[in-house]
Amino acid sequence: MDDLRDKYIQLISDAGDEAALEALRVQAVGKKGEISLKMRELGKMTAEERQVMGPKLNALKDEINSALAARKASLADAALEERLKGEWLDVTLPARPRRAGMIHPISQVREEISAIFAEMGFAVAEGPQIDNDWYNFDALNIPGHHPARAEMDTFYMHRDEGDDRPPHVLRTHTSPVQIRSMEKQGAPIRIIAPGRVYRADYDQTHTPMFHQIEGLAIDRDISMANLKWCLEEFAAAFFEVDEVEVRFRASHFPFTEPSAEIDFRCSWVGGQLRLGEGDDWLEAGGCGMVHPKVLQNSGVDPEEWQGFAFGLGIDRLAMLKYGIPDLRAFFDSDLRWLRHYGFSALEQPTLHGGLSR
Ligand code: 2NM
Repeated sequence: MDDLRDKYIQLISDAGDEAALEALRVQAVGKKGEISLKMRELGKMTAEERQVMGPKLNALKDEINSALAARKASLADAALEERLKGEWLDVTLPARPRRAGMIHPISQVREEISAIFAEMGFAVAEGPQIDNDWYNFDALNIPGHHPARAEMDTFYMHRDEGDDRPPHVLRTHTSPVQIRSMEKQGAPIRIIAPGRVYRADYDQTHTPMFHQIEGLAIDRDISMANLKWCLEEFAAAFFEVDEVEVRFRASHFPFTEPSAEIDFRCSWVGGQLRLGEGDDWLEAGGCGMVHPKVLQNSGVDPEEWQGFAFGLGIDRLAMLKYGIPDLRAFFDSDLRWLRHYGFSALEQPTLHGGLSR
C-alpha cells in the first residue's frame, strides 16, 4: 500500500500537463485503475482483513484524488502566470504619435489661449451660437437704431410670414456668453468665452464664420491697469517671449466705457514677425471697462461691481503665431494643408509642458 501511495504521489507531482494528470487518474482510480482493482479484491478477503484494508484503500483513494486536484490547480496557476508574462503591457508608456488625426491650428490656439487665462484664474464659459437680439445686442447697450447693428453684418434667422417677433441671429460676437454668465453666476466673475461667431462678410481677410475669445473680470475694484497686466502676460505667454509691451489706443464700443484698441509691440524682420521688440504695433483686439448699463442688464449692480472685458480674434492670432498666410485656407478642410499646419492630437498645450511643440 505504501509503495502504491509513494509511486502515485511521485507520478502526480511529476505530471507536466492536464493530459498527463488525467492519464494518471485513470491509471490509479479509474474504473479499471490499480486502486479500484485492489478495492474489488476486498470481496475475496476475510471479514478481519476487510476491516483493516477497506478504510486504508478508501483513505488512499481520497489522498490520490486530492493530490490530483492540487496538482491540477498548480498547473493552472503556472499556465496563467505564463500567459500573463506574455501579455504583459506597460500602460505608462507614451502613446506612439501618428500622422492621422491632426488638431486644427484654430483648436490648438484656442487651447493655448485657454491654458494661459486658466493660469490667471479665468474659467471657460460657453453659450448658444444662435441667440436672440436681446443677448446679442440690447443687453450689450446696442439698441435697435444703433449703427453697430448695421456694421455687424448680422445673419438673421428666418421667421414665418406674419410672425412679428424679432428674429433670432447668429451671434456676431461671444459677448452674449458673458451676459448669460453674469446673469447666472453674478459677481465676482472671471471667465473667457471662446467660440464661433458669424458676420456676413467675405473677402481676403474676412470669413462669414470666424473665432473670437472674449474675457471678462468683474469684482469690486478691478481697473484698466489689471486689464493691461493680463494682456501683457497673455501676449508674452502666447508668443513665447519674455515680455511684450501693450499699448491702449482710445476707441469706442457701446458695451465698454472707456474703450481701447489693444496693440502689441512688434517688428517685422524679413517678413518674419517678432513680438516684444521693434517700432511696429500689432492690432490684437478691443477692450474696456464694462459699461454700467451692461452690468445692470445682466443683473449685476454697477454701484457695487466693476470690471473689464476684452475681445481677441483667434484666427488672426493663429495666423500670426504659426505663419499661416491665408485665412480662408482655415475653412477649406484640405487634408494636405491640415497635415502641414496641424498639431499632434496627443500633446495638449500647457504652461508647464510648453504651449506649442
Ligand atoms: C470687445 C471689445 C471690448 C466685451 C464686452 C463684453 C461684455 F459682455 F462683458 F460686456 N464682452 N466682451 C468686449 C469689449 C469685446 O471685442 C473687440
